[in-house]
Amino acid sequence: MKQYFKFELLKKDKNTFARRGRLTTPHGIIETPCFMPVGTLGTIKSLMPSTLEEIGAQIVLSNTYHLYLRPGTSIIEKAGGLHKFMNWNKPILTDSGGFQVFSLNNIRKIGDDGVTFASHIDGSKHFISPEKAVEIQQVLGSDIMMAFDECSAFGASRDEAYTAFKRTLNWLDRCVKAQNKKEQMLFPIVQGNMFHDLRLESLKETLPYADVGFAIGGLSVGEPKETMLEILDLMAPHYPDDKLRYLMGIGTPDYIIESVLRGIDVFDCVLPSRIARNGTALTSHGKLVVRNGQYKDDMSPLDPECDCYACTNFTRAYLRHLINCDEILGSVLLTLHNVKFLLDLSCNLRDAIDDGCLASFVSQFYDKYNS
Ligand code: PRF
Ligand code: ZN
Repeated sequence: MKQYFKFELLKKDKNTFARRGRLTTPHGIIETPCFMPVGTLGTIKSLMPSTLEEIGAQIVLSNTYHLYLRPGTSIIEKAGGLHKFMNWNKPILTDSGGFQVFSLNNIRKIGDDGVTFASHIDGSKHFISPEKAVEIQQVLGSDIMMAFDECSAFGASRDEAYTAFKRTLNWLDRCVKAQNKKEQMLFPIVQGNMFHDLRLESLKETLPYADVGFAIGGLSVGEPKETMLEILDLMAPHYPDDKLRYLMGIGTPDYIIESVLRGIDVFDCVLPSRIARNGTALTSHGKLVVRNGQYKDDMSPLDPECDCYACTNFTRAYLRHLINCDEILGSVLLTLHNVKFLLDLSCNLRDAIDDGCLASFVSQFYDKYNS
């Protein structure tokens, strides 16, 4: 594994847990902190891979659960893997499916063996085990595979959280044994819900399985922001320097910044693309609902400080018109802007860490974003 993957720690911030790093994978290098756009179905909705490259995406996330159900593993295998199927030649991370089975299915049964569920598409019955999750991800050929985990719900009892984290560890061990491709890396996932002792125990027992990096799951699942930050504060002093840390499923600008300050290197979120399609933009001055009537004759750019194609060529009035008429171009332009906004934020965080001016960058960002 080691010859294909390498994580290098480049710089540590003096005042916080933030750091600059670099992950080498078979499909290229990822500079961290890094935002991963989400392409659940093998596409970042409405964006061409060439556009994604232009705006600086270094890696995309895709989902085992969705691709397994549709189009099915054999078709992606016939295409020569997910990189070829979707024409994305940079790194891909695939989530393992466990979390998606839980969030998308009412009909499911979890046991120590794995999870039985009914497809959200046609109701057909399926079973995914840790071995199967690895097998599918090996066919997909992602650079980073995620271990099959159980993310207990926010509000779960300590017993439920304990069972889920122990099961996650047992499944991790099975994932590692099932894995046999040296050009793919498996990331274990820390669980433990909001219970401090379980979090630390999960972290401690998971780390021996982290070869190059590991993930933190089970956060941003409905808990208050302060609770999530409390858990990140709790874990931050216990991470080894030489392993990449990926916080799963977070991605508002403030969550990204607060996580980076607490030692997180990589994060993903559907938010920028999801809200774009309903006409909400992330801008340097905060969220802007371009759908609102106040923008109907606003001839200024969406975000005057952004140099993306949408902001340099179109007015708020035009973007509002497109969104209000459900025109495809509206989604395309707003998604492009929103995804670039978070890619730029990550790039600015990297520069600020490099230049030793993270604190002033963060306070300036917040002053403007919250104004
Ligand atoms: N586990 C997995 N994927 C995830 C999560 C998790 O806990 C989360 C939680 N925020 C998002 N995506 N496998
Ligand atoms: Zn823009």
